[in-house]
Amino acid sequence: MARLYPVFTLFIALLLFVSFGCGTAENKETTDIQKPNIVIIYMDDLGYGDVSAYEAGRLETPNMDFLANGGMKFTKGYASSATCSPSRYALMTGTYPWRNKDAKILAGTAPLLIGTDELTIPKMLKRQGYATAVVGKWHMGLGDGQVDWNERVSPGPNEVGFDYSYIMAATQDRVPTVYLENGLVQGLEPDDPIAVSYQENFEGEPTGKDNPELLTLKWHHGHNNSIVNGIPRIGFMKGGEKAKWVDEDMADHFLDKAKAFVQEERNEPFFLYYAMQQPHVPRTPHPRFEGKSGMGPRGDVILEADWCLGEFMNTLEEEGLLENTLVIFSSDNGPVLNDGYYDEAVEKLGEHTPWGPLRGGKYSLYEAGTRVPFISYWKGTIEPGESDAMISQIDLLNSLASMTGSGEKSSDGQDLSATLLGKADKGRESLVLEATTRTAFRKGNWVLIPPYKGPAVNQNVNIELGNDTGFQLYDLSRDLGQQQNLAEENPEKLKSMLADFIAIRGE
Ligand code: NG6
Ligand code: CA
Repeated sequence: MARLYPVFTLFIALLLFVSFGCGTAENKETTDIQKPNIVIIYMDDLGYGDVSAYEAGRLETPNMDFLANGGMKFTKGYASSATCSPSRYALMTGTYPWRNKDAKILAGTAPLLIGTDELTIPKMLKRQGYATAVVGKWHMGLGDGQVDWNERVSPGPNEVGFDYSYIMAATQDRVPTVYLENGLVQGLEPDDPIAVSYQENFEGEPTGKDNPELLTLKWHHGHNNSIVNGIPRIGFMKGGEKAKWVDEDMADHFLDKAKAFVQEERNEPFFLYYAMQQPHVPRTPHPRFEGKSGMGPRGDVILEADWCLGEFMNTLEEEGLLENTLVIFSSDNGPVLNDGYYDEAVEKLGEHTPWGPLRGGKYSLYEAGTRVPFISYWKGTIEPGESDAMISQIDLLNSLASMTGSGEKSSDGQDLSATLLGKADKGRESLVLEATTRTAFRKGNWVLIPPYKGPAVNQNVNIELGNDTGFQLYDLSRDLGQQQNLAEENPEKLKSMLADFIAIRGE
């Protein structure tokens, strides 16, 4: 009897599970699956302290605050890298950027960084019945390395899950300075073809280096190749005069495309990746915003982006979509002031702190490199609140998959859908951070930065990179600003952090 009893209990338990358990699980699944419209609004180089709701800086960003105060504001939300292309790659694929050796800051002629066979958020959502689009900055490479900009450029966004794409190829400071719609350069005239090179100039074409008299914006470091609209860029470009964008109109232009997509797709679930270009250099606010921040063009373009966000949210409301749309707002990496042009970002900063209470900035392994504004907003579904759960942008793929009933997932990402929707406070236990191919390890309240060669400070941009000859170990619960290296004082912690780090990252 003594042995039979547990078997019997098990049998009953199994019966109960089969008759009720499974049914409950099924019901639960169906009630939990939600297919709201999903919009990821992604900023370029916006710092933790640039959003006033984060209570760290001096800028006023009412529309970003509207999301933060009406949704879930994450205080430990991370981009996957301290630079753009790797972060974006990780956001799209849910895969750590350091797993892809090509995930570095890309030239405007770099091939597509995402494999066409890789899982991406738009691919996954498309399979769940979503209409998908990207509007704005791409910077994940295009083509196979031999791009002819006068033909349809592919593979690109349309080959990795986006039904519709309206993008700039790389960055605002890189050629080609044109928009592409579904792979086709817009406004291109056949008798004025485009040629692009990152190796050498085209004969007779002026450059920022040789023709300072043609410049309306002066370069500080880099950015001295082809001149477009008086602004010297990275890379050389010839032709395509009619196709060239107007820098000051870019924000309005992308906003129009983002709004049009939403209006068109209002009757079916849609996914929009709206990647704004602000406040990356060159900072070219529309005249409406010039001088508005008192902080020079960097502040002005953040106000411009804030306005765009407000207009976009108004469109959702006008279309009756606000209560059926999950909006996720974040940034690709931390802030930088002087990123290569004399644009008074340093001189006019005043008391503003784009990095908030954090150390470092763009390019840095310190917190300000990757800890960014991170907000989820869904009117009527997400209760306003603040979360200190650790969440990374690599978790979005798995979280959105689980929310929409897709079984697909990446192996680096986690399903934090409940946390994203404010229904749980569970975050990641640990996370590998990346900055210009170097990596660091976050776990609990701790961060470990292994020794790296290289300068402690990038003098051009005046940012501490996180390089040191020894290990760095910080307890962020007591030392958010990473001032006290505890590596020597706490060898046990150092050892266990290192072991956990190596287990994920490899030697
Ligand atoms: C750097 C550029 C910087 C910026 C960055 C990419 C120089 C000297 N600096 O190489 O201005 O364009 O690349 O920024 O060229 S990111 O946000 O797209 O990663
Ligand atoms: Ca960036």
